[in-house]
Amino acid sequence: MRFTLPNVLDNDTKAGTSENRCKKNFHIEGTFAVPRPVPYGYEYFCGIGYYKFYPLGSKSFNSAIAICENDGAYLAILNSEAEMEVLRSIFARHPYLPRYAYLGFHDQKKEGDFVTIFGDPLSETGYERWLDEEPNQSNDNEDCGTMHRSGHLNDYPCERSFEVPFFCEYDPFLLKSYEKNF
Ligand SMILES: [Ca+2]
Ligand SMILES: [Ca+2]
Ligand SMILES: [Ca+2]
Repeated sequence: MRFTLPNVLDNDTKAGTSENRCKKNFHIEGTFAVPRPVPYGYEYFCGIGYYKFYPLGSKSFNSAIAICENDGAYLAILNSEAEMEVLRSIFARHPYLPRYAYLGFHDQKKEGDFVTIFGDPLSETGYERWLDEEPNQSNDNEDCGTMHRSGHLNDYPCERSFEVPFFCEYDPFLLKSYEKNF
């Protein structure tokens, strides 16, 4: 019998079954990671992921990053239309908030070169639908990523005088680490 093991298991992991006194047992041997407990307040959307919306927001992109990180999560990155629909539906529960929420992408290193907070090109995330006439680097001061409540992307100031809502995303099996130097 063959088993397909979750990819959190190391290559040296072995699995098999045995039978003892008419009872079947399943064994896994080796080292493996188990999912971390889901942090407080994260809502699961089947087949998409875990998200927490911070409607009271943050005045800066960096402090939004820090708040997500403190949850063991990260500032959300859209990877599909379906994921955008989830975030848009959460945003729609809060109709009185500002129109934009921070997401985990930016062009702080090189103007116009949008990358995720993990350093991957935005063009490789699986979702890159901008609002009309965006990104526009308005007032020469828009290097951080947001989602308009319509689900489209917009470049936006990294700091504001008011609170900008934001989304955190939680992945129990995330193995990537942040690119810290932006
Ligand atoms: Ca995502
Ligand atoms: Ca910019
Ligand atoms: Ca803009």
